[in-house]
Amino acid sequence: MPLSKSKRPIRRRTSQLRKSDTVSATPEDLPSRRLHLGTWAALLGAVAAIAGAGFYWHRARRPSKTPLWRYEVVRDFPHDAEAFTQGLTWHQGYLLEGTGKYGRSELRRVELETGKVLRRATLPDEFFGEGIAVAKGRIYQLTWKSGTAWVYDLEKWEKPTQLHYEGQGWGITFDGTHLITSDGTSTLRFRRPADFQVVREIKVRDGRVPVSRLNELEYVRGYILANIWYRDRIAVIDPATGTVRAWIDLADLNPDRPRESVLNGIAYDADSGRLFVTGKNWPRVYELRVDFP
Ligand SMILES: [Ca+2]
Repeated sequence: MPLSKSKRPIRRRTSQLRKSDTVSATPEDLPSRRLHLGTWAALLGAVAAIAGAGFYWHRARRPSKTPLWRYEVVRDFPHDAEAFTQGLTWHQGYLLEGTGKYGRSELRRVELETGKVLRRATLPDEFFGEGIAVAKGRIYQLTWKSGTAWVYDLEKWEKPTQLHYEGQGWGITFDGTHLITSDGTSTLRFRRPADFQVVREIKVRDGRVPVSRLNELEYVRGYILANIWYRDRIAVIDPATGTVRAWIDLADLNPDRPRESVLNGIAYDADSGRLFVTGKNWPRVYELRVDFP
């Protein structure tokens, strides 16, 4: 049969190949042998990488035992959908907002009820604005990769000064004593407002799992609230230990948002207990009620 005829030569070639490979490797054989070993090494490496990734995925995705706090939307307000929101805080009846992007980064004072920008200061084009915080009569605005914080007098926004820091700038808030900054990792740093020197740092963990991509921050009733880049979730963090005490899942607030338009703004009016959130290019600011213990 044509089929059996075609099989025989193939078996013979296979046995010849094995013999030459194990008994006498000629110089011509060595490259293919190295390739053979290299292929196995690559395969083993790939298997190890997949196993490692699987282990990490399992750790990161296993069900968290940390409580999920409920929230209620009390009201919502207009928000400039052109604002690439990177920082949000509340001061004396107004929202203060920091926006990002090169050439479009601003500090703004915003009227809550209308979303109207009442005042603005523009960063130079080479600075990408990030988080903002108010401390000791000044407004601090981080920048992403410039290692520069712009510092404004709270009343007079003209002629801001600069402070400098290592690494990236993401979020910032004030606990009454120190400024607290994030840089996109799981580390939060406590800094002296006068010179931005780091006095201590914490690693944020949910159980034993580090929580990275900490972004915009707000100090609320003894906790640090941090939204997580691309997760539309807020971690409620114990400032002493870095332990996540609770999560607030806000994925339902703006479910049809474009991919880049993530949750990225938390502000707290301590006088009235109102918590506000918004996101990059979100058309609304939401006032939430969360029952803090
Ligand atoms: Ca904030």
